[in-house]
Amino acid sequence: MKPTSGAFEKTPGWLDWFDGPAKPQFVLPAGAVDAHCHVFGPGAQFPYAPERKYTPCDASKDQLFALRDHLGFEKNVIVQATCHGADNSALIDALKHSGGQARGVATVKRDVTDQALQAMHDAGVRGVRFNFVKRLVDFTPKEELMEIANRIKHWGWHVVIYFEAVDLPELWDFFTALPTTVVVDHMGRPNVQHPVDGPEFSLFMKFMQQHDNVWSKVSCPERLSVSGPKALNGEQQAYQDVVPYARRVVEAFPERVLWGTDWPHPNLKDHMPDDGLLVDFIPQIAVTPELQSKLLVDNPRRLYWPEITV
Ligand code: 0GY
Repeated sequence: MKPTSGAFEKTPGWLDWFDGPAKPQFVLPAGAVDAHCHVFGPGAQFPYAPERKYTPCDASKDQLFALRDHLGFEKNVIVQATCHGADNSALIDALKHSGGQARGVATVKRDVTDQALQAMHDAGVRGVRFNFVKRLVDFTPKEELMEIANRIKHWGWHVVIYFEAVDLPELWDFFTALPTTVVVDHMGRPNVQHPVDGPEFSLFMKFMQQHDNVWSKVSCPERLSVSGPKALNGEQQAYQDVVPYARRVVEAFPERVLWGTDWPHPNLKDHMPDDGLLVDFIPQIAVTPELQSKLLVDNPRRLYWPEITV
C-alpha cells in the first residue's frame, strides 16, 4: 500500500498517508461502512483539477479497498475531494470496481446534464457535496447550488456540506432551505478549544435539533484535535478533546450520525493518523453496541443502500 506521488508534484509539507495501519482492537460490527473517504488519482490516470488548492499524494481505489478489508469495514462511501474539482472520473471508476460495496458523493456544476446525473446514479452516486471551506474552494453563488440541490432531489440524492463552525450563522438560511437530506462533514468543524456548551457548538446542536433532515459525520478527530494523537501524561488517549463533541452528537441524534476514516487524510501537515487507531476511537464516542450499530451500519445503509432491508 505504499504511497506514491505519481505524475504530479505533491504540495510541499503535505504528509503521505500512513501505509502500515494497526489492526484495530475494536471489532467493527458486521456490515460496517466507512462513510467518509476519498480516492486521489492516481494522477497519471485521473489528473488533478487545474483549479485545485493542493496536490495530494496518489491514493488509488485498490489501496482504499485494501484498507477497508484490513480495518474490517464492509463498504465505503467515497466523497469527491476538491483536488479533483467537478471531474468525478476517479470516483466513478472506484465505484464501478467496488462490486457494489461503494457508493459515492460527487461534485457537480450547474451545467451538468440529466444524462450525466443518471450515469452517476447508475454507478452508485447518491449525493453531491457543497464545500464552503475557503482554503479548499473558490466561491460558488448560492443560487447555483440551490439549483443543483433541486435537480439532484429528483434522483433521491442528498447534499453533503462542509464548512467551518464560524461560518454557520451566515450559511444558516441557505442550509435550512435545502430541499433534501443534508449531511454535515465533521460536525461542522467545531473549535474544540471552545466549550462544548458554548454558543458556537450550541448553534450546531440547534441546527440539528430544529431540522430533522440534517445529519452529521462525527469524523475527523485528527483534524479537529488540538491535544493531538499522543498521550499527554501517559494516561490520556489520542484526540481526547474531540470526544465530548462527538459523543454529544451521537447521543442526541443516534439515527442521524455517520462515521468515516477520511482516508487518505488530505492537507495534514503535523501528523498523519494510523487508521487502525482511528477505528479504536469509535467506542469512545459511541459507547454502547446499539449506538455503534446505528452509527456504523444502520444509518449509512439507510442513506446509501436503502434497498438492503435486512
Ligand atoms: C476532508 C477534509 C479536507 C479536504 C477535503 O475535498 C477536500 O479537499 O475535504 C480538509 O482539508 O479539511 O474531509 O477530506
